[in-house]
Amino acid sequence: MEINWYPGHMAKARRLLIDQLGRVDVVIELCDARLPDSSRNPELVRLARGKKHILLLNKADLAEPNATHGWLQAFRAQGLTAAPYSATAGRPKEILELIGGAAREAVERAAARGMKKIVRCMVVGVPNVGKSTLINRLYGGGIARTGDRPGVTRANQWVNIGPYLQLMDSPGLMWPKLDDQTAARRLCYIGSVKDAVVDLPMLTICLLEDLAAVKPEAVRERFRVEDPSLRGVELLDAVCRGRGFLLKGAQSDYDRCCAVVLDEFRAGKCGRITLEKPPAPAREEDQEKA
Ligand SMILES: Nc1nc2c(ncn2[C@@H]2O[C@H](COP(=O)(O)OP(=O)(O)OP(=O)(O)O)[C@@H](O)[C@H]2O)c(=O)[nH]1
Ligand SMILES: [Mg+2]
Repeated sequence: MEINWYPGHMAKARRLLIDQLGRVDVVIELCDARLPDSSRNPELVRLARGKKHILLLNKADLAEPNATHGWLQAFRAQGLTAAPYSATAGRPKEILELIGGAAREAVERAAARGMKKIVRCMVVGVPNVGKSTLINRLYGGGIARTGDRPGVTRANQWVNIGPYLQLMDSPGLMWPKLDDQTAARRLCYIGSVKDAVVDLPMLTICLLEDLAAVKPEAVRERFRVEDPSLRGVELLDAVCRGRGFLLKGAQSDYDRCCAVVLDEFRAGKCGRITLEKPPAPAREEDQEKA
């Protein structure tokens, strides 16, 4: 299953984002806390280089808390300012404090010249990670369009959060070419790639297998599969039987099964799950040797 999705609007969005980069003080990068590795676009990471940079592990309400803690430690060990967040429910104050910390020097420099600095932040990340939801949370209303599908935001949008803070919403950016197909597949699970460009039965089988590896009880209980170690189409058939997704003649209804499995995973109905394990913390002896 080869996955590639880079619609024309993204190439344009990338150019417009680069155009605006010179104007911003802080880049707020959102990744998905369920996939802290695969949902970070290396190109956005590169663009943020040299800027004050905040990494939010968004949708933390859907991720497994110990894994989120492990990932935060790993990112902080790399010198990144990283925090977990839930853009649908989190307190705006937490983010405003992070922005305040990141912009402090620039604000103080302006103050030394008798000026009040307007802090400009760019919110970036892969599609569907919650960028516009975060902006709405900080704004306190529905100023930016949101939706549970990729490609909702099509152009940069500046939003004023009071007189001294401006946030720029941006369209989600994928990689121009998805070399890492494991990451690509995982991005499909979280709805960062359009379902229409993938083979849904194959994707659903991969998701069920990945879920079974990380949290077999979710597959057993939610999808009523007695043996989560089943593979391939046998696993999909077991879900169809378990959940009663059957057509006439007791044939599996794969269309319904795929739609339900993907929807339920995306909505967090399988419980809090992180699909990528955090890297093991470096041991002190190893650090001393290095
Ligand atoms: N559970 C949960 N859902 C969230 C969170 N943040 C956003 N969402 C949901 O995720 C979906 C996508 O949110 P958007 O804000 O539109 O995502 P986006 O990054 O702006 O997406 P594009 O504009 O398509 O790139 C929406 O259904 C949001 O309600 C969160 O922290 N937790
Ligand atoms: Mg958006």
